[in-house]
Amino acid sequence: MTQPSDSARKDRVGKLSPMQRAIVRKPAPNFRDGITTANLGEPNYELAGQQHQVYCEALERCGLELSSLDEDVRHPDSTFVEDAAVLVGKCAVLARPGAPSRAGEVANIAKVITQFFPDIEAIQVPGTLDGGDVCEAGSHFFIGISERTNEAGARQLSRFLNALGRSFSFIDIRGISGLLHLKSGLAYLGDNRLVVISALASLKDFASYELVQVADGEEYAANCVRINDEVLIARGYPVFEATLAALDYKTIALDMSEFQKLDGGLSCLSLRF
Ligand code: CIR
Repeated sequence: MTQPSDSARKDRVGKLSPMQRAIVRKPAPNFRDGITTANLGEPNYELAGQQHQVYCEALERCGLELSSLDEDVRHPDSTFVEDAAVLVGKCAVLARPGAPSRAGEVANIAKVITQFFPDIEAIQVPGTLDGGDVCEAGSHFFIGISERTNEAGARQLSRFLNALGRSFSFIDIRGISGLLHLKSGLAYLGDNRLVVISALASLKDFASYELVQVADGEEYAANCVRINDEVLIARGYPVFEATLAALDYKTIALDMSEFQKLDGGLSCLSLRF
């Protein structure tokens, strides 16, 4: 495991590089057939479409130009595009999703990614890796080992990161119930700040960061997304919203109910760069 160098530390304390673009995919009509453990009821396709539209408008308000992909009925979870790739500078690493029903999503995303990224790498058998398990914090990357991302997949990604001059650490989340992906409970806000759920807060890997701990009962709010000068947050988590306001962040609160029913959050719905 490598630790951040001094220059990497400075980098992550300073301003985040501006983001310019996002890849998104509309929910498919069979969206309700996506994988879930949430037990929150069946998602409504029309409402999911509306929430997705508002999400896309929010990305545009943050200054991003969108590459909006058509719905893909072969893959009910394909709106969660973040899981199909990890973007690192000029390199895109194609993921290898841990859920067999999601394997075919990668080739579809690869078509658009190759338009923007000159260097393409890919996670190979026996590795599995979901993009939702990878949290970029400046030039350091936290890689979750989860039910979806195995150690072989995490090690493969770490070798790519190393070659690209990034540092990394592995965070094993398999013992944390209710956490599908690392980013379900962790987000980087810039400014050397990490948003964490309480189950992750005491990890020594995060000791050199300022932690913004979400309140118990507001765990879903941890999956927020800093984009340029704004932070996208899920609507309905008042303690977290007030915490970010007190830290002077400009927030955009979005209804995420239909995606939450499929264990999805704000970060999962786009690939940003
Ligand atoms: C799944 O279980 O794969 C989807 N229903 C949800 C994926 C959410 N993605 C993410 O957290 N990055």
